Amino acid sequence: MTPTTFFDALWNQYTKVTPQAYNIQQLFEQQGETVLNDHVAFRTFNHSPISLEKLEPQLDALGYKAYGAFLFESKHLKARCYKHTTDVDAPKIFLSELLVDELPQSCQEIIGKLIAQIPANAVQTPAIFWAEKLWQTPTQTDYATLAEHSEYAAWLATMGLQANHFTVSINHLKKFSTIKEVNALLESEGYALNQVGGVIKGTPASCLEQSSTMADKIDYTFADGSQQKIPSCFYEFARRHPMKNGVLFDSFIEGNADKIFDSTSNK
Ligand code: OOG
Ligand code: NI
Repeated sequence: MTPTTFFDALWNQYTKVTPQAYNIQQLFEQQGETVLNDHVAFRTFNHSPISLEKLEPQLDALGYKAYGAFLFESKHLKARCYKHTTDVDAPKIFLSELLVDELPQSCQEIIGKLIAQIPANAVQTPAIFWAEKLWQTPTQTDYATLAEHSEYAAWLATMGLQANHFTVSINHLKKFSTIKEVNALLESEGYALNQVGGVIKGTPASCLEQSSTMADKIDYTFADGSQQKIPSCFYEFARRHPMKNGVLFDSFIEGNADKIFDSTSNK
């Protein structure tokens, strides 16, 4: 599978649950822009048939190599980032996993029931990255228990493995040179932006500025038949700056990422 085939399939699945991303991309295109993606992100459970280490070979097969590692202690997450070895315009990939064993016993039991349903050999092709749920829908009670301790766990239990966000590369836009201008456009169109720690995460001095929408909401039916609106996926915007050596910063920043995760918060 080529990166182009991979990202096309991923985008098709992502925009089905994230109509705002399609609409925002259209908005930029109506202004004469061609939207390039800086990165996409995925979430998963550790110690499972779809753990980070089980998924990694599929990224290798697409021509990607890991180049950074991150830890989010209070969210009980670890993450790695990947870039394509030859295609500089291919989006980077941010892959995080929940350290399930660090959550309370009640959550471990709920997640254990989900993980037990995933076939041991679930990871065979890159199509695993848009598999969505590989387990039965949780009950609303289990969802609430997870959400109390980990918004990430609650999101993953309901949404499963899929692109959690795509990210517009502001560097590749012609008419928008700052992230402020991008945010102003989004706000004027009525999109809700993630306000955690301020709308813009990072500074030019830290070489990476990011903002994101709050996730779209979808009608979700739980195992017990009850319905609730829950967060699906969001859209991100990133502006990269050169480091002191003149090279464009191409990694991620824990302090920014920690706040971007909250774009799927249901509070
Ligand atoms: C990933 C959050 C981190 C970034 O660009 O730093 C991130 C997630 O929400 O799964 O996307
Ligand atoms: Ni991101």
